[in-house]
Amino acid sequence: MIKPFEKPIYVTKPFLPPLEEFRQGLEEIWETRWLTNNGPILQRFTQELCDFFETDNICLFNNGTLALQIALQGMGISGEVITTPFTFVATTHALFWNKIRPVFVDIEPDYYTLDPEKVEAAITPWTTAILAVHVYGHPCKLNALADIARRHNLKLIYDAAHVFGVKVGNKSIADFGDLSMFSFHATKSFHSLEGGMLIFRETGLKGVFDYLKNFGFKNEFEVVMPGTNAKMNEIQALMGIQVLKYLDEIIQKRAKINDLYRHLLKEVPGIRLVPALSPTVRQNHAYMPIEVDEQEFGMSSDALYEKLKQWNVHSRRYFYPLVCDYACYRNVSVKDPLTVARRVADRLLTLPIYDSLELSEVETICEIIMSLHLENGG
Ligand code: T4K
Repeated sequence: MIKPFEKPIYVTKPFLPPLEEFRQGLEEIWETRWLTNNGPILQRFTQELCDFFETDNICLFNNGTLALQIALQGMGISGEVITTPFTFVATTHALFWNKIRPVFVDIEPDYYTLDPEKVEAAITPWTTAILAVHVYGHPCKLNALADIARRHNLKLIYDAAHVFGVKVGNKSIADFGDLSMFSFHATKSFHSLEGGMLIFRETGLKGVFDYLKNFGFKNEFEVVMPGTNAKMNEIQALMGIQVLKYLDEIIQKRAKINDLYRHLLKEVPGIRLVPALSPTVRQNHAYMPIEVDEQEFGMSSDALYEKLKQWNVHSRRYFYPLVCDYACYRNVSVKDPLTVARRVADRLLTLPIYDSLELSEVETICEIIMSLHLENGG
């Protein structure tokens, strides 16, 4: 008889550095009383990220959503942008806030990223860019998208909110496309409480992004563009610096959890796992997605999501519903039938994964899933 967990197991739990280390960092802030507006800790964090990504074309923000909004504005993107409906709603909101029309096209069935063929078919004279998402930490079809963007003279922008630390061969994932936006939200495998980052190819954009995130101020007396306030503060930067030190350890622990889930779930009828990624990809295991086949498993993903709660396991239905089905986007005309995206959104469940999740807890979660299959369909 499997007992419910005493404490809730959420889909994620943020990594925190040892409290004493963070307290020591806070002492510097207490001494200088420099809290925000490009303070010394933010400058240090920016430099560490420049070293980490081996580029100076980096700009930090108070969250990923504003980073993406500013990216689109600073790059002058307009008209139509081809994008995925299978993402967190902020991807599309960033387009909306720039008065850009989202053109939703389907995803591919293995890793749930934009289907390049569908992208190419949706290009019109108004298309200015492709906004693709490396969803769950899976790299998009990088070469195919780059080829389409080059042939049609489109900007290629990646919502890289899920892929901090991912490498493809010996390249960082940020080396692909014209620009990548990373989220440092607390729920991400790397975080700074909240935060966002842009990494971009064109060096000239740095000045524009710096203005846009700081009201457009050039100096005390000159405002050169109508910017907003999207600055990262010193406490966020401090958290970012301290979490970065543990990144390898965090990813290794997540990898072990991912391996165990895959080992235990591969034999459960009706549970589909993402195919193994190429060994040249260094993954970050940001999420643990499973697809639930209702007929074979014996219950739908929605029913499994509800049942798991009875054991105090709080999985999430990321990303159901599709963004185009939210009330605020229902008036956007969608020509693509989105066959794969609709099937995947109906079947998908993301299971708990975080560095401090015990392997014994993963075993119990898998036992619960197996027992639900046996009770309902086995
Ligand atoms: N693009 C993509 C593809 C994204 O996934 C996101 C964000 C963005 C853009 C925008 O980036 P940001 O502007 O956020 O930087 C969460 C996150 O808030 C959001 O950042 C994330 N994607 C999205 C996928 O997930 P919710 O509404 O599901 O979060 P919430 O509060 O329900 O948290 C999930 C679970 O995590 C909770 O059940 C418990 C645990 N948790 C959460 C927080 C905040 C903790 O244990 N501690 C915490 O502090 O959106």
